[in-house]
Amino acid sequence: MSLACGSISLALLAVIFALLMTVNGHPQCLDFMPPFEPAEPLSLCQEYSKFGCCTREQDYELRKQFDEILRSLPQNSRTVCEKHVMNILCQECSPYASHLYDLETTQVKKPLPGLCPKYCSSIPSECINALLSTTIDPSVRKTLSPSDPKTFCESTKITDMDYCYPDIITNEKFSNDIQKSIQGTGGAECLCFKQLVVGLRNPTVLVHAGDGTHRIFIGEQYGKVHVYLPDFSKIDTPFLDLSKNILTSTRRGDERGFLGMAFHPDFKQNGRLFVYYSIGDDKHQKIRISEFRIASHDPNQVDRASEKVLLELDEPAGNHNGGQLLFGTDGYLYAFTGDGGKAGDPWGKRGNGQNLSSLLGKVIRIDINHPDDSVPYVIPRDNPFVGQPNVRPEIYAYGQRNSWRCSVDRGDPVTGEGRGRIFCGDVGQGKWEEVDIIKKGGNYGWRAFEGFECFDKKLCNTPELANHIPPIHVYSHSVGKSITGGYMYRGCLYPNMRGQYIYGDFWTGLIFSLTEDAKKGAWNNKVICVGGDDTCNNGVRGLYAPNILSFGEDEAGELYMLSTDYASTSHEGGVVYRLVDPSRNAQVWLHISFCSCASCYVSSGLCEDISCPAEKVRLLQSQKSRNDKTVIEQGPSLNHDTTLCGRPKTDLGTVTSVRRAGTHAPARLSRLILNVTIYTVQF
Ligand SMILES: [Ca+2]
Ligand SMILES: [Ca+2]
Repeated sequence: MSLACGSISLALLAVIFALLMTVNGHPQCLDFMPPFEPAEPLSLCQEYSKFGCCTREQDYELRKQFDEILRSLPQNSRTVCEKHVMNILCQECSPYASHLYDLETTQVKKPLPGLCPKYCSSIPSECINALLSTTIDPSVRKTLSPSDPKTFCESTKITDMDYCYPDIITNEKFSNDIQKSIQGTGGAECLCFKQLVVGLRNPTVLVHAGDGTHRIFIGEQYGKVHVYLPDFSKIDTPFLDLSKNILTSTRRGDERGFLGMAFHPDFKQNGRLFVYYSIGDDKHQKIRISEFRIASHDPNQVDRASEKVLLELDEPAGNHNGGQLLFGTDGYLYAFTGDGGKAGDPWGKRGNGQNLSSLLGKVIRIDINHPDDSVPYVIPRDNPFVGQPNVRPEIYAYGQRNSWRCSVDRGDPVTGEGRGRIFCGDVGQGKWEEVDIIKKGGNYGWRAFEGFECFDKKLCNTPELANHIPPIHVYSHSVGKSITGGYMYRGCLYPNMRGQYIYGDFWTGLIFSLTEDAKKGAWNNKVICVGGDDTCNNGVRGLYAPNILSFGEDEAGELYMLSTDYASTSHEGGVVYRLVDPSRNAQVWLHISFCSCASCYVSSGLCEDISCPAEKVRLLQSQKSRNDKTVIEQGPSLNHDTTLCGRPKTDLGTVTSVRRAGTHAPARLSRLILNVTIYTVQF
């Protein structure tokens, strides 16, 4: 891929952007809940009968306003104005209402929705006058200058005009028709996707247990987790089923549900794991962090009765529930909460993010390895705020809005550099998406700051914010509208990707990478391009579902992306992909060692074991002589017949080395390697 060599052409980028910028924005109602399908069809705002923000009752209230406005008009104006009045009133039912009324960015609902200039200038002034005089408070009405259409249209402008009416609707229709997937057109410098699991209902979690089994655990937002074996075959009985206890809905974009899972670092010995999910009902919502244990009779099932609740937090609104759980390299459990919800963190004088007596908008760090069974956890002694009055001692860092996906850097496999850093994607309000590296005691700025920008003028110049930690990177809402944090790639398969923090955007489907320039103390961001059919073939494709829900990592450090084409828990469009670099543009050595009955593992000094079907190894060996551009060196004690049950052994001496001659990646070698999913690559 281009990330390391920077060879994406501008033209290609332009094509990608042209494709992506047409995708849908972020649906959200005025109550900050996701839109829904009303139980009964609407009578006035029929446009939103299938998907919107109004119930039949709300629609009826709008109908009353509508009738009143029409009554105030002379007969001949009624026909002219009817459609416009309806259009404007009905935007309260739009699935984008919180954006259309600028509530998402300013926390104040504008009296009228954002109208696109072209449409606004076409509305006769008598209609505007009637609308304003009937529905708008007289003091506000003055500022809207109904007498002057130009000023009026100016006054309906909203912060993000991507959402203005009616263009947002055409965008949405457009995207619903064609934006089922993102199809790449790039070359070998781009990325491909190996589709591994389909038919998932909003997959939010992909984790491994770190126990040497190379199993993959995939959690779906509605509350079920399944085990997948290293070849991605699924064990049908769920690993964990919380679907009856969980709070979520089928509303597209609902942020509640099964949100996080982490295995204890000593899971292999103690069978302990931790989950983060929503409970309650729409009026009393909470997040819960619980511990479970593996069932004694089946290593592929959780003992459902073993649940021990560690923490429950009240969630004042349906959105911004955080959800990441992970273990740091210090052995402590970290949880990442959201600010509670609505828009602009309106909770209290300083918002939840800056309020240290609340656990919302925080990074929490707790010790679950303690001998006292009477408490669910204890506070690590070196937590930064221990002993301070009115401060929750669980807090490790604060000022986060809604971290959606954080991860621990495994560190460079040789030097260990970077090990233990925690990266987070923190979802922005109306303007900036950001990436943070979490430090102990750090204040990440929200709601005083959004990205680098002052958001709350009363707060951002106060002494408490003077030393807040800015993001390592931001991108604006012209690029994407909701970040999904990823992983620092430290895997074996794709040397070009190493040292890159790979992440994405939920709404535009763009995938990015950040590379550190340690000398300059800077992070360089790139859009990752997607390969076309010529590049992505032979089991991989340059195609993926556009709504990026999450990323995951397997035991070997390979990266996975979880996405869907319609983010509802009732829609079975969720897919898990492995990220594949088709070029692997480096001198390549393959070290293969055989192992267990069903699978083989690859290992070397650099990388951990990777599993793959054993027959693929034979394939490599049978093809080797046909690739004249490849030098094959057979290790001195290669033994084709070695079959060992149990753990892979790296000291068997059963090593085949394949070295590419020359410095460019011949397509045939790429293809050869694609056939063989197992190897370890060294420079
Ligand atoms: Ca919430
Ligand atoms: Ca921040």
